[in-house]
Amino acid sequence: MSSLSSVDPQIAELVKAEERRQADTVKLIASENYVSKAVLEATGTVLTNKYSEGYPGKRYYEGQQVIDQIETIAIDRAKSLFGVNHANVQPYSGSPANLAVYMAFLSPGDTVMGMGLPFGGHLTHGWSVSATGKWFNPVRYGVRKDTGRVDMDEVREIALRERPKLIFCGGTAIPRTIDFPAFAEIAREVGAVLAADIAHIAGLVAGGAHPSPVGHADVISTTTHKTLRGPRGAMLMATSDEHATALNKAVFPGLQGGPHNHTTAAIAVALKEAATEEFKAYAHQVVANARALAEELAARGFDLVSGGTDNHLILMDLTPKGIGGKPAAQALDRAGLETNYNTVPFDTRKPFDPSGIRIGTAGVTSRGMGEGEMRQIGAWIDQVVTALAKGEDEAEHAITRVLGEVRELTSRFPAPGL
Ligand code: DSN
Repeated sequence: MSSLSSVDPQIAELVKAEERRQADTVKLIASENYVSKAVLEATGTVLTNKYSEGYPGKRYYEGQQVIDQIETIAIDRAKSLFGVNHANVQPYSGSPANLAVYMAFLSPGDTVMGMGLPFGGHLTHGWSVSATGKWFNPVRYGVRKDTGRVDMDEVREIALRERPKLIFCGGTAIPRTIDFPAFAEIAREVGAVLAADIAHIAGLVAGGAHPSPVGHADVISTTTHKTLRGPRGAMLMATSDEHATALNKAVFPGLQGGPHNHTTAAIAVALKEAATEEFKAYAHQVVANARALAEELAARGFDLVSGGTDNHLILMDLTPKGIGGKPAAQALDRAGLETNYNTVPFDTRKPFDPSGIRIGTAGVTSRGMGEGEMRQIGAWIDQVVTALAKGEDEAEHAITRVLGEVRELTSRFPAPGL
């Protein structure tokens, strides 16, 4: 970063500080990961200088000799990795990708059905504060209070009553396997398009550690930077030509201008990495680690939504521990354990000060940590949260001690790309 350091030392120092922070912290944010050095290098290239509105072979600017090849490679790798006929690698991120799904299949005012945000859905699945909840008619499903799981009979009942044109399955805080065949059956019954938002689990799907929506969902939407371990970006995939054309038109010219070619190149690199045997082992280890961490936390009396996890994600309600999610997440962060506070199903508190925290194992698994380290992390979470519930002094003592131990752990497991 010698040029950055001399042109803008202030920003260069902050980038270095963030790198140090990432190296020293146990990243437990379920939607984050560490990209490889190769992915990182691809994002910092001259490809950022080029405009290329359109698609390979059909652009609105000259000079696409190289960009067309890069985008075609990214598309082909996405098709091969996920086993789909069509892929669009241009959406800037998950929200624009999902908006393109609306643009492709709905008109303003049409009914969309998605999982409610407090139950684990995403803003763009029709939540009230999102454009998708304001410009369309949203109806929502949730999870059962007694099981913390989606009740497919309830989903069917709502779908039959409301007749949505589009159904989203998937979300941001779902610790359990998504039943794609059951959603597909309901969508077929009511004549809706089924969109599977696999942003969180894309890497697990690619690595064979979660069932694939291919063959069930009409459209698959994903970000590329969570368990898939690519750059900040997104993709839309489909198996039918009709849907592929509608999605392509919705992304460009419907919603976006020129694709971010440096991101497209980095997505291509990440997709190559995700097609390896090593990545398959990684995906399975992410799930094994989440299970080990969930078991440790449950054994220590934490209330896990749905009682555990099938994937990379754990959602827990801290109410029985006598502490809110926000102070807990803040204390854990000071102890070097980075999580996010999160609403839990049927939360009685507000989203900015909810009852839960969300934890994920994609990042720690990228650092090579295994089940033993997960049990240690579970113990640290317990020590900090329990001390916090007892008072400030106890908390300070626990945070200082755990932070020292976390530093020792992170120094033994260097993060990729840093
Ligand atoms: N912000 C992402 C997450 O944390 O799950 C979803 O968009």
